[in-house]
Order: sequence, then C-alpha cells, then structure tokens
Amino acid sequence: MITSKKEHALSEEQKAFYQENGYLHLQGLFTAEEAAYLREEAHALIGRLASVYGEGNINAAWGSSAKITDLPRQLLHCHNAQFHSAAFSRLLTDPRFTDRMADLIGPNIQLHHTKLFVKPPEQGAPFPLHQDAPYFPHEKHTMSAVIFHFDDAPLEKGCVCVVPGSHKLGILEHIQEGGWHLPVDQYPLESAVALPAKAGDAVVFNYLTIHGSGVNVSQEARTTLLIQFRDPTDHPVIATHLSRGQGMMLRGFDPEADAGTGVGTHSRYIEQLSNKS
Ligand SMILES: O=C(O)CCC(=O)C(=O)O
Repeated sequence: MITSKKEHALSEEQKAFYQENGYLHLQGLFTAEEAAYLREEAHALIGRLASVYGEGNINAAWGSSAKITDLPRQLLHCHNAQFHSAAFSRLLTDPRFTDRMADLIGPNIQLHHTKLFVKPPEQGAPFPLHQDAPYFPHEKHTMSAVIFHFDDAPLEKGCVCVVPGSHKLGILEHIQEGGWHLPVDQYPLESAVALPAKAGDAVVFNYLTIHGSGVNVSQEARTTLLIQFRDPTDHPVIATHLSRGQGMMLRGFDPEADAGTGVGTHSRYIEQLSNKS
C-alpha cells in the first residue's frame, strides 16, 4: 500500500549504536525468499552483461586489490542496476529500508547511485580499506551506503568489514592509484571488524566510515547491491561521480526541487555536467 505513514523504525539502541560507531548491521531486513529472488535477478543480469561485453569488461576489481592478494581478482558489477531490472527499483524505495534510513539522516532520502556486485567463488576481489567520502565529498556528510545481501556472506566469502567510530575522523588522506584507498600497511583489512551476514541482511554505514572487504575464497559467489543515498539538501562539493538516476527521491521530497530555477537537483546536475565539459 502507498501511504505517508512511517511503518518501520530503528530502535533507540540502534540509533545510538549508529551515532557512536558509524555503521549498523540490520538482520533479516528482507525475507530469505525475497533475497533468493533478487539473487536470481542479479545473476541473470550479470550473465546478460557478460555475454554481451565479456566478463573482463564488467570486472570492477580495483588495481589496488593486488596489494591484498595474489589470487586472480574478479568483481563482476553493474552500475545503476535499477535501469536493468525493476526488481532493484522496487528495492530502492522499499519502506523497510527507507523508513529506517530516515531515522539516521532525516525524512527525505535521495539516490546517489547503485552498484550490483557479484564476487565470484575462489577469486572474488577484495576492497582495501577506504572511506567513500573522497570519491564524492558532500557538505553535510549525510551520504551513506547500504549493502543488501542476496546470499549468505560469511568471512570466507569476503564479507564487509568496518572500523567502528572512524566516521568521526573526517576525510582522511587516501591513495588514488588503483581505486581510492588508505595505505594498506597502516590500515590492514585485519584491523577492521568483519560483519558476516545472512541473505536478507543489510549493512549500512556513513561515507566517512572506513570499510572494505576480503577475498572470496569460498565455493560460492557473494551477491550484493550497494545503494548510496543522501539528504537532498546535502550538496556535492565537487562535480564528480554523476550518474543516470542520481537525484531520484527514495523517500519524502526534495525541498529544493521546486524552489525555483537553478536550485533543484536536475538544474544542479545539468550545471555540473556543463561545468565539467
Ligand atoms: O561490497 C563490498 O565488499 C565493499 C564495497 C565497497 O567498499 C565500495 O563499493 O566502496
């Protein structure tokens, strides 16, 4: 049912945990059946892309992941998966997700981008520890990510890891080469807390929270969708990482979208594009 009623909420403990630690593991946000359906959609989509472009051309493994493993590194991906399958569009606006995120960043939630990842068995690439903020810094730091798990992600599948409390450190200096990452000798993956997850779980973290993930050395793929979102009045400080679908409202409304020429998301998007060219 479409309603303005807020039907889902985080507990006070969950909100306090997020403020303190910069992340939250939401167990069983979706059912196992829903996760299985989304997994099937995800693998069908990646299969279609691989057959058209070849697996090598949809491999998003960072060059810097070589600093963590000598294994072959693969990370099959699709940016903005909601343009490929409606299953993901439905997930983006599902109130079980958006109502709870409203308890963290406010009632209005705007899409930045999405990334579907399949970390293949035995060679799934790791992510060195990093913050997302250097990629797309914003004024108010409301930008956050949620990672939906479509299958179980135990430690050996290269589950997500976070450094609790690191969102309080501000934007740290990163090495840009091979994907923005923190120096691996100072920030080894092992120094982060691993968050093994079940199908249907979601992990949410602020874009300042240091995070990464290990190699998938298991016999099964790890399948996730990452949604990056923000308060619509939290503006980017540089024109970067623009993408199709950016600015779509997932919950509430954009107070600036109807506030006159040159203010709304669309105008800002066009302005940023023309400044870039
Ligand atoms: O999916 C993962 O394992 C981590 C993804 C990530 O860190 C990123 O896309 O910035």
